Amino acid sequence: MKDLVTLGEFVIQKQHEYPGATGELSQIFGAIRLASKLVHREINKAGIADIVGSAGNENVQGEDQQKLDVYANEKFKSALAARGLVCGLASEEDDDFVEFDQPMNKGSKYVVLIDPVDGSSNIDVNVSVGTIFSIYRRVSPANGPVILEDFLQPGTAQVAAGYIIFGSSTMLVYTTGNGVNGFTFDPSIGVFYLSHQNLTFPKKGRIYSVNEGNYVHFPAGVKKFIKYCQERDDASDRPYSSRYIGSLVADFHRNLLKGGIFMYPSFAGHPKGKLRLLYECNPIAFITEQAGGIASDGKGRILEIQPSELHERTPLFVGSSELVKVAEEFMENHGSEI
Ligand code: AMP
Ligand code: P6P
Repeated sequence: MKDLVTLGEFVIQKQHEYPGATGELSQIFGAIRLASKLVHREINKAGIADIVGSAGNENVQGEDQQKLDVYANEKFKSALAARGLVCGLASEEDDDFVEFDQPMNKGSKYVVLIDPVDGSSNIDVNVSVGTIFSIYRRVSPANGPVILEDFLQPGTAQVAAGYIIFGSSTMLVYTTGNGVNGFTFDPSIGVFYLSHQNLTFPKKGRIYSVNEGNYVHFPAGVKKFIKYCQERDDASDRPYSSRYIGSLVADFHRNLLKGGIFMYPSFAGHPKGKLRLLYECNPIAFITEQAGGIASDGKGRILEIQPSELHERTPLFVGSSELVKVAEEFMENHGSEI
């Protein structure tokens, strides 16, 4: 069997493609790797350890914070702070960004945005969840204070983005702008191995993924697209299959491997949908475009949205390019607003 490449080896190989690289970015991946292993361990004993259920408070989203959210948030934060590589972090679980003000961090050129456990309420029922992360260069001067603008950058400015899916196996999938690669965790020795090299979105797909419980409140163009997916047309291999896990990373990862479209549209009372731009949609969009797919807000590229606040939301249509293009056409012709 040919030698398996570990995540650490792969990251270092890539670093050497940048002669001037200091290794800071590589070490950030090391911190993410460590925190991922700790979260994997807690998730996999969730039924036994007192790690499931509510932590008894709400996060900035007004969502019931799960114990695992708090645990994961702390583990990623401390792992990233401990190596002096990141000057600040913004998290779905924290109202405001956090400045790592130890001297070794103040000179770092990177900030990280993270959703520590996306879909955490699924933990209690043993459904896959995920961590999503996004890495930018700071725009404020080195050694100065971290500012909000360091985090309010368009997705096109991302240095790296990725997710960890805690499913039937734990996988880390990431991009730094030169393709997408997936690594599967071997818990027996605690190592991520390269298992999915140069992941690419199938151009077509037979899966559409949306919470049809909101159907009556969707924009007209979205409703028309969903009916298009359901009508018989052998030439375009329809009807498509509806698959919805209710965990963004899991729904996205399935489509990345098999082809398909995931949608979280705007709907009555939610003009911007539910998903957050900075630490959910932008990293997913970076991966998508690097894998040859399309990530749209219904009209244009997710990555080109200029953020105005840390926890802002956006509608999301993401996946196989031919499917997303058809969805955009329906919304252009029949409306994408509620
Ligand atoms: P660094 O000096 O380690 O912060 O790296 C400088 C730049 O080189 C990064 O912002 C990336 O654009 C690139 N780079 C460094 N290391 C890596 C890596 N392991 N994988 C991909 N790109 C890298
Ligand atoms: P709904 C999980 O709470 C999450 O943020 C995403 O992981 C998921 O795609 C979405 O919300 C599910 O939302 O409204 O369909 O339950």
